[in-house]
Amino acid sequence: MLTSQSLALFQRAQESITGGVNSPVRAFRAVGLTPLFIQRGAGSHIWDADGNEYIDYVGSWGPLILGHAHPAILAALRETMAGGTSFGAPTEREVVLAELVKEAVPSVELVRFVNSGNEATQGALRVARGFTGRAKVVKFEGCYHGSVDALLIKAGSGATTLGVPDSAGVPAAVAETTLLARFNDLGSVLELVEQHPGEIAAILIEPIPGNMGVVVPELAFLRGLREICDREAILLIFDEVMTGFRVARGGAQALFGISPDLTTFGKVIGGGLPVGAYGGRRDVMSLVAPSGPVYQAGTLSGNPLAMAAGIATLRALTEDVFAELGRNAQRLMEAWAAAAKAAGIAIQTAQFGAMMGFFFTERPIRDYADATSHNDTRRFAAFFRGMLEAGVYLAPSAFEAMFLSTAHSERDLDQTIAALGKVFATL
Ligand code: KE4
Repeated sequence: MLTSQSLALFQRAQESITGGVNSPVRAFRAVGLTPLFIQRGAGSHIWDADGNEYIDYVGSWGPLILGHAHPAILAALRETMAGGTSFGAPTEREVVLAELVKEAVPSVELVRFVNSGNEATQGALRVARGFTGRAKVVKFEGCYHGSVDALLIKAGSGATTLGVPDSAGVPAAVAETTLLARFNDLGSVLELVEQHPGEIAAILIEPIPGNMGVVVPELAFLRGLREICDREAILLIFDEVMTGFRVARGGAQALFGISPDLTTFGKVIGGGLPVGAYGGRRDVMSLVAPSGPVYQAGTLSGNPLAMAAGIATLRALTEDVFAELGRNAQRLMEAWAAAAKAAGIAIQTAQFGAMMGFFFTERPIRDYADATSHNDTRRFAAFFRGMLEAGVYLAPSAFEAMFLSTAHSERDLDQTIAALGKVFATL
């Protein structure tokens, strides 16, 4: 597979862009390659700078649930930008998107749009601290909530991929406000609550983690968090930047029937344009400026283009569409497991709606310690390279997720399944 154009672009990029990429996990370091520079995408396929074509299971890390260059999204963008791209003033489109989010996610009574998942989790954390008057937050090892100082503690995604789960540059005074618990381990949360009575503002969690690979949550664990928060007047924040409008129309909270006090969104609600949002209980969100004393702002927050792409996306995501996405994703992951088994290789798979993952291990993966000690990342790297050669583009890290879109055809799935058989046999 010729990748000379990508290599030349990468060498040139490193002269101007630190690390040659604008987000670390794109650097392909964990899979022993240099990054592919993507020229274009259409539907479920992308083409790199050398003209190689791939079936894409990254989908820009989740936003593109309708696939690349979806006609309805392009039409909405064309219509919107004909009237200008940004005003720094309220527009009808942000009201429409807010109403679509509220209609799909009943726990959200008020919402604030921002420009990334980072900003969404930062805003949710600040309003939780403002509302409770408390400083500490509980997060879980391996969960990733964007590159926010207080949350880059034992963080997943690229931080774990590159071996910096505790980033340099985060002052100890900030890190001290972050308390670490273990996913699927309610006892580890209860211990922190007992050690820090009246000090914890929020428990922040990815209800289905997708940043240490995809880990299956135990329902009793998630329900237990809700009970602890109710008892201790702690706010429960579901970070649904990845799972929102991805695992179900109402997100993970709809799947599990648990209402958080605040939810963060990103990715899908912007249809591929820069976006984030946080929202939830009216009494909490009413504290956000200008209604209240918790300040948060942004030049391009609620910008018309992201709102237009988000509206087009959410309007296309009906319950029937999610049902079909789920069936296709389930078929793919069953074939994934069968192909590995046929090659005598043990893997663990997970699938929730159009979000999937797998680990190279025979042991169940319950938390970050499992994911980082029992997942054969070397075998993953070899598998990644084999699938890339076979024209299938996966996330270049064992600590990420895979995403299916409505654009993935039967033929795509058949081709992917055929590639699985060949590549597993080479491992
Ligand atoms: P962004 O700031 O990247 O829009 O969102 C941060 C974020 C927050 N919460 C969750 C659960 C997330 O998964 C993310 C971002 N996800 C990663 C992929 N695992 C983005 C890819 C990247 O960092 O380049």
